[in-house]
Amino acid sequence: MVQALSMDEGLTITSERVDDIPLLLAQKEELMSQELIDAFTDMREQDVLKITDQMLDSGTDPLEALEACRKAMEVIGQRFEDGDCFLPELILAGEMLRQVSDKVKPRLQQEVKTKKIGKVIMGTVEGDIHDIGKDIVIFMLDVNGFEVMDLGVNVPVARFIEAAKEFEPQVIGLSGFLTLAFDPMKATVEALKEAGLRDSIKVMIGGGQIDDQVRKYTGADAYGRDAVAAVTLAKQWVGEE
Ligand code: B12
Repeated sequence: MVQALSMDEGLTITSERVDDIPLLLAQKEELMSQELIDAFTDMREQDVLKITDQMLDSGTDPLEALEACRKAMEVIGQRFEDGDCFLPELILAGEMLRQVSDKVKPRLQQEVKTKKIGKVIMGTVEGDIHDIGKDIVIFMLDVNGFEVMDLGVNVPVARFIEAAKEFEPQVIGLSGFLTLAFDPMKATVEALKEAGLRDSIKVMIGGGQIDDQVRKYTGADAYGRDAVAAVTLAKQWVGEE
């Protein structure tokens, strides 16, 4: 039996066997992810939004769209580093990612849990204003049942301490994308120690340049590569996993 599946404009899948359909759907998702990456790295803002809508409407996992954008961001970051693109492109890339996140959020929000399982303070450390990654982490913590206090960007060490006393979180998450963020992270961990809060609060760090070596340098308890890792760490620390 010959099956002809017209998925949407521009893509017609013909299959000799019904069993092939899941495979074809997976291929279609892969194609759309690649299209999103291409549109993103070409800075075609309207196409980025259109393809994101198509992916979400066709039932693709919303996190797939974010992952495609993350890959595109890596390419743009590398171009910036190599001098092949400049600050305006970086700003546009940030803006496109924010718009994609705004589209993805309501789809994930359907899974929001009502019972709160713990408290987390999140902030981008002093000297650093990158907040897209932080906001994704906050969103994922929120939908996974955490009460999150967002201190924003360029957060001074003293503000973390003040907020920790007031909010009494089990976890503090420090975000930073610049190499310059390492020292404020270390200073924040030390200040928590001086304030007598270090034993009762776990510290996780994350952001573009962060790895385990940075974790050792800063004295944090763990580093997380992405928002999923942040949720896993926080859950472990509040005894939920
Ligand atoms: C977008 C962007 C910007 C935007 C930021 C917009 C915004 N509102 O955030 C703008 C244009 C403002 C910007 C400015 C600058 N930027 Co910039 N930027 C980027 C870029 C391209 C993407 C960063 C991003 O948002 N990625 C998307 C997120 C979603 O990706 P992600 O890392 O996978 O996110 C996950 C993890 O990071 C993790 N995570 C994040 N936080 C946390 C926290 C915890 C606790 C945990 C567990 C996990 C976690 O979870 C996230 C979600 O899954 C990067 C390049 C890159 N490849 O990273 C450069 C980059 C970070 N910028 C860079 C630079 C140099 C700058 C500027 C100094 C440029 C300039 N000359 O002015 C300024 C700095 C201003 C300042 N004081 O902070 C450099 C940093 C180099 C370095 N070694 O320090 C990079 C690496 C580019 C490069 N290759 O040179 N930038």
